Amino acid sequence: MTTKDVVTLERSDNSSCKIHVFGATLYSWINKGEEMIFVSSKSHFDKKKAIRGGIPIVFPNFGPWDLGPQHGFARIMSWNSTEVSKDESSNPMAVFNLSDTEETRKMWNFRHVSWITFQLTYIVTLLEDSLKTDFIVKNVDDKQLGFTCLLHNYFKVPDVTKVTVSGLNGLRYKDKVRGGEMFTENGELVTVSENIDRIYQDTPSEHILKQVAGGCSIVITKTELPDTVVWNPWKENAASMSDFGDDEYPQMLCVEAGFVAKQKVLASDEKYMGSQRLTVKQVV
Ligand code: TA6
Repeated sequence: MTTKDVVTLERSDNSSCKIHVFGATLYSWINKGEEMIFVSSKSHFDKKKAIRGGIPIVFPNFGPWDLGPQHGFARIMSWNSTEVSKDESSNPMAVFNLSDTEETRKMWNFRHVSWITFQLTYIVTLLEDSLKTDFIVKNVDDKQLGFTCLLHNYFKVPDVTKVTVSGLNGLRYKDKVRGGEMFTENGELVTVSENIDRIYQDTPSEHILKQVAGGCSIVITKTELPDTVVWNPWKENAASMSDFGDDEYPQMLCVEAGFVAKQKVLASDEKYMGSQRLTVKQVV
């Protein structure tokens, strides 16, 4: 990976994030010196396969896809870094874009323009650091288009069995570990002690993850991303992936904000924006 493939955002108070332009994948978010994002030690940065970790962009299809690669092409294409700037409060921001190409049109024959923005922000009054990610798609075709999308967040955790996820109680979910059947979550907090791969539908705008990196909590606040995927491959599945270290699965948990239970349909010239804000709450 050469330096031209990486965009780094930095804030004065020992916070930074690094973004690999390939798939516009953020693969490091250091908050007050603590790495908050998981990336496998065996991950590829070879522009051939999605990074095993970070925040890969899933578009235009979540999951297996008859027209192209699983999770779509966005996370395995080189995006254009179009802007690196700071706002009036000196919060750094980076913008990347990807338009349809001959290659994408062979898979998915639609003309579109997509943007990803990452912004590190610090709210002085709340003493809170956050990482904001916006995913925008504009339909520039003369016909309507439909897609699913997701921010595939890999969070770094000291011990996945100690992590709790709020905001899922009472919700219906598709359980990919149990044959894709639908179930209702009956736990106030979701915990992980085995392979978990669930698509929770119509989830609230906020989830609180406790016991993530540095013993902190992370609050996920999302808009226009109505579903939430929770995934940990556990030992056997992790061992079957060449880009996943054998003993790494206890140090990660994916909690992913997406529009996946049904397609988002855009009329010609219509634009969609899905956003998430990850806010770090230091444990007092
Ligand atoms: O988001 C969870 C999931 O859909 C799992 O089913 C698992 O396949 C994971 O994504 C990783 O997919 P990948 O294609 O990156 O190996």
